[in-house]
Amino acid sequence: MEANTMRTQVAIIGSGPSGLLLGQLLYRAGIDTIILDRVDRDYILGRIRAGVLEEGTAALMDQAGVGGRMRTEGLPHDGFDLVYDGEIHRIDLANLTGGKRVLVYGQTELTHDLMDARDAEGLLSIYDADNVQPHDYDGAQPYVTYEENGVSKRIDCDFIAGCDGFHGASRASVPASALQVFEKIYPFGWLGMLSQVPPVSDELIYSNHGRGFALCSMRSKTLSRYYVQCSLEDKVEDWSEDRFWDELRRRLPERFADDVVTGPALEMSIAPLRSFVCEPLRFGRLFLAGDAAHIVPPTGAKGLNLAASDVHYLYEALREHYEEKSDAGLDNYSAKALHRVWNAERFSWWMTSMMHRFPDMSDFDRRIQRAEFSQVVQFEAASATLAENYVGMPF
Ligand code: FAS
Ligand code: PHB
Repeated sequence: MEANTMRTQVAIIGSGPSGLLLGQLLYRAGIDTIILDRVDRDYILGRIRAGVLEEGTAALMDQAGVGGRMRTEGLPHDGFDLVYDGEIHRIDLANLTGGKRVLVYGQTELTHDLMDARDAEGLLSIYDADNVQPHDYDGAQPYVTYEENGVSKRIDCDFIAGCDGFHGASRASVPASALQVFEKIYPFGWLGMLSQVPPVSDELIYSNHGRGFALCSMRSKTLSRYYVQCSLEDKVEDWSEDRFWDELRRRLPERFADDVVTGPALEMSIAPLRSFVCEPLRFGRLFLAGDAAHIVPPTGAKGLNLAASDVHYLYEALREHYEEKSDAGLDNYSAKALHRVWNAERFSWWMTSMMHRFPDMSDFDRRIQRAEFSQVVQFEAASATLAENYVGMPF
């Protein structure tokens, strides 16, 4: 074999949660992988993202053999508060779903656990890989090329997993005629703050206030994660820490606002909100998973959890290919993953529509939004539908 050519069974592009979790599950099934990423570990671990795991995602981490710290340090949550113009309504997840709950455990920690496990098993991850490109996935011998310190390298493989996020090379390599995309851009963003202060409440608080949306979340009992809806024109430098804390408190009911413990920001960033789905998710021997395939507004805490369900379906299909010589799972991957994706897209859009102040809202729109909230408060069936979506549909 050429000096600059390697071989593996599954080449995974992207060392985020999707790529790492897929790599770990395949390893446990004796299937060889190489993971490539265009940045380094520290950059990946420095991105503050998701905070809520569905039970299915947590179970997948257990199945991958990396659930130890998550089970020790993760915070099980049985409910959260939904607030509309100061009216507080608790969504009792456990009672509304027959005992299901979610686990509060940061994506950063989950990614760290997966990276540590991969290192401990001596599995190959190539960071700072430039110009990663998938090739010949319409044929039987796909391969991936990349540059390392200016030297061109090649990885021959059986399959390519495109786990490289929304801006990755995998989906971008597919001719526009071979795929269809569905997209909705929201007219606002989320300004997030991470601060080493105790959370204002033991549970999450989603608040729709006349000034805009706010979310009180956490990473532990001493590390808080807060968000306020902001304009798409806003820049992080427009927001001092004091301005952030003031705005957060203004958007919370007094009962909570008075208890907010403020502190310096460990991180502040603005995330734009979009809904996005690519169809299909399979192109010959290239399979898209996670943010490479779809994006949801974070209101429903679905992004990371959808990545996990994609990985579950793709892992099972690849295991079936190698162990049972059957391609039924691979042939059904796209349809199966997209069914769950679209249900989560709907829920995330619905929660976002109910909980945010849209700049172009008419008075009628605002009344309808208020009525949407009232439905949840008045009818247990409406609360239960919200709760079932929040804890996540079964994989
Ligand atoms: P990721 O984007 O995490 O990882 C993709 C990896 O591929 C990256 O490491 C990237 O460097 C690499 N890559 C990209 N292009 C490449 C190329 N050409 N070559 C090689 N590598 C390449 N979800 C929630 O549930 N709650 C939240 O609060 C939340 N907040 C978010 C905030 C932001 C700013 C963003 C962008 C997303 C947020 N999400 C949230 C969603 C997020 O958690 C994703 O669902 C999750 O990161 C998906 O994981 P991956 O599919 O692995 O994609
Ligand atoms: C977070 O903790 O970052 C978080 C939690 C719930 C969401 C979105 C973000 O819906």
